[in-house]
Amino acid sequence: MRISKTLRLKGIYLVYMILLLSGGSVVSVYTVNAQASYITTKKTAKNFVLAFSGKTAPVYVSDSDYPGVIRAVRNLQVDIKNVSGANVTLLDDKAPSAKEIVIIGTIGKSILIDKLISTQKLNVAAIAGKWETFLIQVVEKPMKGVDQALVIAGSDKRGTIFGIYDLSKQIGVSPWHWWADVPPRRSSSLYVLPGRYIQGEPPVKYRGIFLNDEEPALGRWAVEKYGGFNHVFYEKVFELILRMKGNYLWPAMWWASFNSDDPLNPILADEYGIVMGTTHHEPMMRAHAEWRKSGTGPWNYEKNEAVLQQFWKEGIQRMASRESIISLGMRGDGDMAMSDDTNIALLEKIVKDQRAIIQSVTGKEPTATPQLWALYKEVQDYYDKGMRVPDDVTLLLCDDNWGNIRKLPKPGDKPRAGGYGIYYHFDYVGGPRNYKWLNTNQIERTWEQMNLAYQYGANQIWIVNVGDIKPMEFPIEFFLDYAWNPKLWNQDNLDAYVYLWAERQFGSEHAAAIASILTDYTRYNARRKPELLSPETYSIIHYREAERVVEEYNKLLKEAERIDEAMPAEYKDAFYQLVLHPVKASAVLNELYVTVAKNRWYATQGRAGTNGLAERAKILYQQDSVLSHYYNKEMASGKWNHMMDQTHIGYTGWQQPEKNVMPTVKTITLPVAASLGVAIDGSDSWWPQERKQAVLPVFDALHQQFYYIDIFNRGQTFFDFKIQATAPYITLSTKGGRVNNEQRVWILVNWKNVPPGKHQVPITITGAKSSITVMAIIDNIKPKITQPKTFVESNGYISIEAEHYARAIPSQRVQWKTIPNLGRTLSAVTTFPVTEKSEPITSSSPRLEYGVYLADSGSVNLKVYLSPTLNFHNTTGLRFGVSFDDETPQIINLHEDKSLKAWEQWVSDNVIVKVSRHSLQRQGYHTLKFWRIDPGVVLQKIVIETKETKPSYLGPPESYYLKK
Ligand code: REL
Repeated sequence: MRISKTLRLKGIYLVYMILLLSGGSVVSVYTVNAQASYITTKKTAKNFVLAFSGKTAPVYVSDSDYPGVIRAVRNLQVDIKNVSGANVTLLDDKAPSAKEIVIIGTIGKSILIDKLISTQKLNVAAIAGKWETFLIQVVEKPMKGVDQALVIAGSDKRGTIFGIYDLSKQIGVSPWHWWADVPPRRSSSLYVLPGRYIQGEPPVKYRGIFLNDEEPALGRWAVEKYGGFNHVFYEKVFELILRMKGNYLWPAMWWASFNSDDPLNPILADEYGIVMGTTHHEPMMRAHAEWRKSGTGPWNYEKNEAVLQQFWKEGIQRMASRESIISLGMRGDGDMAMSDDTNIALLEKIVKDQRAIIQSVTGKEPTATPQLWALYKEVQDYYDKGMRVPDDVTLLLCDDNWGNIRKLPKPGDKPRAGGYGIYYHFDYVGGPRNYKWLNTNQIERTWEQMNLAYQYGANQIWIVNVGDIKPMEFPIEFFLDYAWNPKLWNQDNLDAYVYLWAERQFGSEHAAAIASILTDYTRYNARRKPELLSPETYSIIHYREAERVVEEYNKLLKEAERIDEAMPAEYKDAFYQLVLHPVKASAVLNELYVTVAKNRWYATQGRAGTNGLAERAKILYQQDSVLSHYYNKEMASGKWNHMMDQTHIGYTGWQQPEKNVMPTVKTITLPVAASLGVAIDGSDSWWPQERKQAVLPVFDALHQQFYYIDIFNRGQTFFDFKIQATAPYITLSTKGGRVNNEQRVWILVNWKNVPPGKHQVPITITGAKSSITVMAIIDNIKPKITQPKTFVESNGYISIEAEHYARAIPSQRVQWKTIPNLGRTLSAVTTFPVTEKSEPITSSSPRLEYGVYLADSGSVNLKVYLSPTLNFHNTTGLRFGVSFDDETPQIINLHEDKSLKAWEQWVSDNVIVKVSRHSLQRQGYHTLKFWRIDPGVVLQKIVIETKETKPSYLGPPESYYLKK
């Protein structure tokens, strides 16, 4: 993220604004969101004065309005005070006593608002009768004795509440002000620009979060701070959700029961304006914990129908008329599948009986009460086998627990009254491994998947499993913001989202740098969840992969620490939890595993550095716990104690280890006498143990690589070494020195002085009374590359980042677009519109073309790296084509392998790699074509291998290509 980009993006919003203005007189607040707030700290004659010089406009809210609205107004009162330093007077609907006042209320519930409407001072036609929408307007001479009023009018209870919290956010109070200690953006002057601000109805009706997997962090924290998941805890959660314009919650349920633990929980949820539900395997508003505690007989409808019916009936009775969405159906006991012979007829009967209960308890048609049926895990199979529920029940489609949506409605599907929704995950307990510790979610992937949901019409409910809330702050807000207005955010402005989010938390001075950190750390973390990392993840042999990963993290850490230094003291806690901690914790963990990998490798070589690495690993392991300790005990004076209790090192299966366990390291005993050892870049051998000649990877004039030789000691006594190359154009980072443990020597080539042709240059290392020669191959046969964006082979491969195509060939209806930052290395490319139908390949089909230059003719392996998108339309699988030049495209099916093992690999690696074999008749230029067949295929990277595969996690780094 660079500021210039953001400014450019702000330009895009300007375009939005112009379009909207030309369509009518309403200024969309979205333009304001990104362009500038409707709040300003600069006075002009027309501005409404919200706060100035220790004074604020009084706020009027009718006593008759919803208690939830009045509560939000009180919060606004505190927010204005926190920002401006001035007290705000809160008044009911008595005759206004000031020249400038704020009037807040719900149409039909507020005497003040209704009066403004009836006296035609306020036109609410654009919002009246709508779902959760509001109008913010400065009204001139609204009533006798008042010059100006800032009016917030809501179409309904939450409409008004969202209007209030919109103002809070705009004046500089982050939704995370309590949950992440974000200080208010202080300003003694606050003015509202004249205008009329309407955001429209949210296209996603229910937008919520699920507090789950709540041990050890959230649960212990809630017990310590509040004595459990009671109403004092939940009030904080309700407010947080509303401040982000969400409206829906699945409560914590591992051991808690929202409704029975504290009777005030549901009462306050309703008062605040939160729609309550229960998770997918807790039907009829009853917590599983309640069944565990007081259920009699088996959780089996065939065997225990009457008892279960009574249990469910009590759930609906308790719910009363409070806004809720009732989960229907039944799964096995706990979060388990029912028995194998579960039959669809039985499940359909269960749903029918549950609806009969709803009808008899509410006294209304079952269609009058919102319900959902979650197609979670095995339940989706019942649906696929033909099980159906009544049309008014929302089908809650699910992801695979790993952020990849499993099913979406098809464009031609008959519309359902209850519509479709999505249950998504930012955190998960289950196979192939839990991921709970840090935020590993790229908002770009969330956007890409939820955009599919939005475009295919799964918009009734969006709910995301957020684990312990912390440390998922950033993706949570993105999820809810995107649900609030999916039209606003797209692949071209996601970076502006990150920038604006950073700016809201930390102000503009460091926003661009912070946005860049957030973007990078989520990309790095999404490569592989920390829980799945091991010493084997990244290659310590090829492409310096492991070292580069550690370098990337440490560079990021340095930058985060630099900003931390510059942060005013009051921002430090927020910065730690939202930025510095995830970066530092990830950097330390990655370095730990790489250090352990090197330690084990060194031990096999008898390297003197082995024990030092073991020590270093121990220090890193300790640092990990120091970071958690700081987060828990010191940050914000221990406010978040237990939030970093999650174990994350020492997994042996999918379930978390009881305690963190230090990976085993090796220590060795060295002989006294010095002894020379040599290891080289790109090789898992070492010399003198290996008999074959040591040969470095090829240096070529286009890539201009540099490689290392590690000279190491295998004894306790140091030795002096010399290193010499026989060609003058080879530069060595040192000519010699003393080796206690090891010394890395970098080999560079001064290309200006290399004679044409291919050369073998021996590099000789002498020390400890022996000598080893390493061969450097210097390839100065430069192919004449004339066509821009042509990638050139080197060392037996070409590696290409998807966005670096030479040509993106669209069709009339389909375009290729890059989603920046998506994927593991740079970005990803996919086709839009995502709802455009599948089409077989013809010569004019949409395709990406890549220019490649291969040294030889012959067979090649083509490896295509794709985001692990699922077969969401349950077809034969998502397909694409690949071909070189004019060969007939090979059709590749992403989902050919339907095994659990394959899926586990995709989600663990966060990528699907598809391999095809191609035979090329000639050397030189070729055009590699990536053809579209189905929508939803997201391309990240392509590797062409002409020789053997060198195993690595991310694949080789990108090859040289002619930029222009
Ligand atoms: O992620 C999920 O949806 C499930 O694992 C949970 O809903 C489930 O309730 C689990 O936490 C325990 O029962």
